[in-house]
Amino acid sequence: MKKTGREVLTGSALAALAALQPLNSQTPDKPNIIIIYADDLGYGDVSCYGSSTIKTPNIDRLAARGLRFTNAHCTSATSTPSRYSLLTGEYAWRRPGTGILPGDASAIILPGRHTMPSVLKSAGYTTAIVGKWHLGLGPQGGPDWNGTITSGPADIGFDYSFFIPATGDRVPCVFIENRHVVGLDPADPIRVDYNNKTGDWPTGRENPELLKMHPSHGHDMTIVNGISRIGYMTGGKSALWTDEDIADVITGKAVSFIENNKDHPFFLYFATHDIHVPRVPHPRFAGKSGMGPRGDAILEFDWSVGEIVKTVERLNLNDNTLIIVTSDNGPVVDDGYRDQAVELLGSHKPAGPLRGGKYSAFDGGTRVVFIANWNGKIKKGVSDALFSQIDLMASFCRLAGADLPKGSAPDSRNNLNVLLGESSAGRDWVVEHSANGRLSIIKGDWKYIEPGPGVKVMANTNTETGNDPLPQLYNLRTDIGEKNNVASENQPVVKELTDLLNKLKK
Ligand code: NG6
Ligand code: CA
Repeated sequence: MKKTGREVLTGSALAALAALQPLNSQTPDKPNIIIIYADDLGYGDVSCYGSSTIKTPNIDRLAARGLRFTNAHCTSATSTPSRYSLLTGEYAWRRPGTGILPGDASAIILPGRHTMPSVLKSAGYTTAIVGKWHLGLGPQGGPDWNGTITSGPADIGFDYSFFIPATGDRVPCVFIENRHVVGLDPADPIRVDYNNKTGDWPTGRENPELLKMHPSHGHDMTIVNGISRIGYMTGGKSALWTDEDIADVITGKAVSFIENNKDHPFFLYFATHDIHVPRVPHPRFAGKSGMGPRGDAILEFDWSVGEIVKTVERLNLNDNTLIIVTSDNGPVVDDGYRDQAVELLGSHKPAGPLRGGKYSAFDGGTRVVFIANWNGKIKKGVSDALFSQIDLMASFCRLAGADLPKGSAPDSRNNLNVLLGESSAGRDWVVEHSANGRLSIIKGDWKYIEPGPGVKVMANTNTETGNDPLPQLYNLRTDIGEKNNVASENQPVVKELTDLLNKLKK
């Protein structure tokens, strides 16, 4: 067996080396960065943001020792555009084709582009994504599920990847590790089709008697693990995931990545499947929240956060690791499955005091839980600074001592001092983007929502969209629930914000 450099050193040689090196050989000026990115977690879904109906002790503990932001925003009210903006530093609304993607979509972040992981990689970090991708794979025409998957995380700066291609409710229901579907039997190739049924696997529409969880709207195509999905698939039987185990599997991969990289700077983007539909938490969480699978999935998410934090502490990395917990968009109660989320909600308020939720232009869509923790570096407390996930790329670059490559991350600004709690002067303005493409802008106390067509309440999810043919203006300081449209009384503010938004669009 070939010996590594470390193995051939013995006895006194090792002692001499140990005397020369600090115990932890991590570079102090390049702290590890971990983003824990929840899916559809609401501003009111965790106890440290005021919920008394659910207990999230691990998240609360991180917040109690770190900085809890009350006015931090993702960029869009749905997954794909929020993730696109997070990883590229460019608002998704500048790029057509960055809405919620089907599971067979081709890549929307093309190989060679400067991204959050690629700039950190150039700065000496080892980078990983574990969890949900949802940014398309492969060249035009989509990925080769049965061969080598190109134009994926590995091509935009991630050294390691273990991921769900799109969402839990979209086929194919398989994990990908780096460039290959995990556990695939070549004799049983995967076929995916989003328009027509492929193969003979039963569907929720034709065989509802086979379902353990029924759709409430949509989600009636191929059945995998007793749950019908969006899209059709066949093949890959040995590779199919078990929904109940997704959190365990991906949390385990995230923990291993941290362990394997404890001796040099790393960046981990841990994008959990919780609490997106289908909500099928492990049996040890099932029934524990009293709120049905949606509440149980929050407990499971909290457990995942705890496992990551414990790992960082066990490896003595907490003085040198920035941990962020946030979400890709706001909450939704019924997102397409009859999982009792509506019936068992009780007095729980997923968006807390905010109006609307996932999909909407109201703040419930985009003002999110955001906690930053770095032992000994970030002072504990609460920050009311206006902050946006769009700034993480430039801020991380600064943290890593790297320069943003020319032309990259056009919308990202270095706001590291705000992230670390050294300044409470947040952004001047933040732009929010709803599922139907409407933009809003927050500046100071004011929030302006562009006028335009569209339903006011989504039929199936019951979400208040924020659509209105008239301009809307709210004073968030006095009216965080966006109840009183004061646009007509404040025409100069409406004009100022309309002009600013138009300028930003260019
Ligand atoms: C919607 C799905 C919803 C969810 C969402 C994406 C239907 C009826 N609804 O189209 O269930 O999958 O897309 O969510 O299909 S996101 O958080 O990934 O953006
Ligand atoms: Ca989401």
